[in-house]
Amino acid sequence: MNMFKTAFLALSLVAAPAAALAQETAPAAPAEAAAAPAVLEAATNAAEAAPAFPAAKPVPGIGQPVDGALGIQPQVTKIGEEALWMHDWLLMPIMVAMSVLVLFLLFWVAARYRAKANPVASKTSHHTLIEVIWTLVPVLILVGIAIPSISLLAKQFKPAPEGAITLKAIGNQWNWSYEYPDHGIEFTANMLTDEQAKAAGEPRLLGVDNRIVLPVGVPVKLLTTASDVIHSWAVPAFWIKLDAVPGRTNETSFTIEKPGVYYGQCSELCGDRHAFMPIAVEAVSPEQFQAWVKSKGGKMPAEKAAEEAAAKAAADAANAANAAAAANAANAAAPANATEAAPAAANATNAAAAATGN
Ligand SMILES: [Cu+2]
Repeated sequence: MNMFKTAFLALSLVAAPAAALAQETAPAAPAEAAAAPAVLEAATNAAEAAPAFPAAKPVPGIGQPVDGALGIQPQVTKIGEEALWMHDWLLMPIMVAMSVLVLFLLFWVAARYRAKANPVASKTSHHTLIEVIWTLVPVLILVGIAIPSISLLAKQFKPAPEGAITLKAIGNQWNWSYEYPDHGIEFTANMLTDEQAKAAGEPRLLGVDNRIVLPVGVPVKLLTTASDVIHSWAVPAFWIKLDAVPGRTNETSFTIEKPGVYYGQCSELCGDRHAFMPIAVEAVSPEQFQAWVKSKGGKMPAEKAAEEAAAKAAADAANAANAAAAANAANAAAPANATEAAPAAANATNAAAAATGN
């Protein structure tokens, strides 16, 4: 019975400050309610100025690691799919077969040719056929790997096609800054703290305050560089790992095939906070991308080009108008001069005639 009493006392002690707090905050409510419309108005104004862009929620198992998983993340680029196929169906089977064969040969030699079973050692030192086989087969295996490997490498470094979006990633100690030169957007992405990541529903050590947003199905030209030491921009779901070297620009291109949130990390040991400069890419529809560009205060290249063309047209029109006005003024001045000039000329001829007459 005493235990219940103590528990009740403890509970009321815990509840008391909360109740007091509730009473304290209660009178403030009407003021808040009054402030609400103003806040709402400010929010709508802000929304009009820069349309809100809701961040997509990451999906467990997509674009991020899974606890205890083996293998490579699901790929969302064509090159990634091809590379993953090569890893799963070409390299792994060859590696497994080779390891099993070598292991079998070791055991077989150890058992079959042990000293106890062979008191008189064999004097065999050459076997032409076997030597040809163990030279030729590895060569053929290497050629078989090299052909798809070189073609994959060539695809990874093929220059981006016309109309690609340029994304420039700059590695800094210890965050990434990004530029979209075609859209006039620049920002820096910092890692979220554990608490912020939890509140935002982001994976720990991978969530950032400013995601890269890219459209699905549009080629992206990725440029990387660094401001201090070598970093590496790596997103496993895109099969991309590109060094970011100070004073140098590296380039690759990729096209994201599926919308979603994809995470990566700096993959070059760059200093004591190397593990804390994650990368987060949100792939959206081209329309959503346009909305995001607007929300960041940028402009689509077509919009920019149209504005430039309009400005040029306006300037041309103004020039044409000025030229026309000048021509009109000249025309207006010309007859006056002509009428003024005519009598003078007549006088001159008269004078000349008089002179010759004398
Ligand atoms: Cu780094």
